[in-house]
Amino acid sequence: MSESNDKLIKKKEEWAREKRGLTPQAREEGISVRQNPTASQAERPRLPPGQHRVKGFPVLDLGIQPEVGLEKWSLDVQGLVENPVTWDWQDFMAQPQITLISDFHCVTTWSTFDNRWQGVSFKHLLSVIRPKPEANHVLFTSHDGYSTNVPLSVLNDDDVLIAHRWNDEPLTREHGGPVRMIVPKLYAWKGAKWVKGMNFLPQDRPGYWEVRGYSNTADPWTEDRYA
Ligand SMILES: Nc1nc2c(c(=O)[nH]1)N[C@H]1C(S)=C(S)[C@@H](COP(=O)(O)O)O[C@H]1N2
Ligand SMILES: [Mo]
Repeated sequence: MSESNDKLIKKKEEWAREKRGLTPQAREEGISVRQNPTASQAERPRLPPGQHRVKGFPVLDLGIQPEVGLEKWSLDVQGLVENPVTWDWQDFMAQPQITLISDFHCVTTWSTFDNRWQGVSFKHLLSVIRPKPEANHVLFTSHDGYSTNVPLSVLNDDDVLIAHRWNDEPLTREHGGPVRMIVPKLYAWKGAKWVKGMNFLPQDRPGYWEVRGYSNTADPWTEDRYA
């Protein structure tokens, strides 16, 4: 890893220690800051507390952007599942494809609206691999050495997908192409770029940022940024 990436990672760890980006309200009241806890999704403001909208699509990662050729690409899904799969690119593209539009919230306070993602829905993957009843969490691993954990209950939803296109173009390498995870309800670090593995686990196992001071649950609507 280059020196500048080390610096970026150190800076983000510092942010977690200082709890940067939190609104004054969140600092005072802890993490339970949803403006109106009873508001439905539709009634909520579009921007979560402490976030600002940016134009374009910033790039954020550990600074390693692996080149993963389609011929070499595969997705390995294992652990507590009835039917473990290893999909190569052709297998992956042969699955039913969907398009979903969602907003994207990075913990460093920027958000982008109306990203148009295409790929395979997580619910479809679940129907193929059939998690065992003991499976509760999924640990995602990536080609840059990154990892992140998400509860199965959050992944088992209509807005979660394994994406290979953004705004009608193939997902670029800098944004995690050929394939990344999209979990719109959580801060964006829960969506693994260059995803290569999914491990279905009986209990939680923290990932890269989760062991470096970031929240395990990562709900943007409660400013659930840091542990
Ligand atoms: N493999 C991998 N996935 C990752 C990251 C990373 O460093 N490596 N960074 C996360 C963070 S902190 C964010 S905000 C988003 C950024 O995605 P983008 O670069 O497409 O904007 O990717 C997430 N997924
Ligand atoms: Mo992020």
